[in-house]
Amino acid sequence: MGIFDKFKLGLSKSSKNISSGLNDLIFKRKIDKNMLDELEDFLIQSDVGTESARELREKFANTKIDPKNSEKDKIFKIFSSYVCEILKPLEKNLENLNENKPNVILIAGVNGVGKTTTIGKLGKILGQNNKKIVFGAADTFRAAAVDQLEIWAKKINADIIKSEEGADPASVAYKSLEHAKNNNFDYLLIDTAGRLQNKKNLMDEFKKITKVIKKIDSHAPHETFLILDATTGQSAINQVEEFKKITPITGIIMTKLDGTAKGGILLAIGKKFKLPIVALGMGEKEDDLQKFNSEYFSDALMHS
Ligand SMILES: Nc1nc2c(ncn2[C@@H]2O[C@H](COP(=O)(O)OP(=O)(O)OP(=O)(O)O)[C@@H](O)[C@H]2O)c(=O)[nH]1
Ligand SMILES: [Mg+2]
Repeated sequence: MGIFDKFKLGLSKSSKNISSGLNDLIFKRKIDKNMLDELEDFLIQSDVGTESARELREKFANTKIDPKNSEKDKIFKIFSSYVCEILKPLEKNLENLNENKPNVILIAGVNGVGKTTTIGKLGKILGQNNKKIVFGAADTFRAAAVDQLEIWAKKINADIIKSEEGADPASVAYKSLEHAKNNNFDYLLIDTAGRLQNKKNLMDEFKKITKVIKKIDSHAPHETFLILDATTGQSAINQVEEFKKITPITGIIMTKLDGTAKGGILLAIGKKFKLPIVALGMGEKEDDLQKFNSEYFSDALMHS
């Protein structure tokens, strides 16, 4: 399957919702205030964000669509060009990361969003061309988290540095960077816990992890990727706001786009925070993480 086909398949719930919604609203109707109000409401319900919904409304208001013809292509083009225009500058190229060796990538996000799974899939992408990958199992909150990461390490042929349940996450992060450095690894991906009791604990833990790894490499972590679950809708916006206060975010990975009809949330987040977008999760398997491509995303979103 080609990459665009993967985007189409992964986004099929969203594209079905958005393209059929737009089609139903605009098909053989005059562009008048009623129709534009309905359109704006529909877009807000699709999680694209109020600002984008308003701007899209303006674009449709200023477009001449002949109600005798459905002009579906014209309608879809307005939408996908708008999405692409906003998201294109946010594309983050994974190929440019390996100037630092080892490149240390800290993975953040609340519990259940897909951190561990994404580390596995990201490790597979970064491990192409014989790049050496090590995982740091700094989610020591529960033993199962380490086991899960270990399964991924085996699957994609990565090393893993771990400790016992309840161990200090910062010490695991330190040991894993030491290992990565001494053994000439290209990438270190550090898993973290998302289920700490409160924000203060989470903040302290991130501070401690970054402080100790800086003792080995003052530039580490080179990247901090925030994982967001697309199925959580608006709460993903709050998560970005909260994590930005805890640690600088250098990229976003949105997971579970295959499980929602509201993939428009990526647009809302892109528009609001203008953070780089690294990749999209569209399934649970090892090849189900796609490097972010704004054209594929915006075209696939309009593919009915
Ligand atoms: N459909 C789908 N499921 C996903 C995707 N990414 C992750 N999952 C599933 O989401 C669930 C949670 O994923 P984890 O990787 O364990 O999430 P986590 O953030 O590490 O969770 P905690 O360690 O508990 O905080 C698992 O069942 C994954 O298989 C995705 O892109 N699509
Ligand atoms: Mg996990």
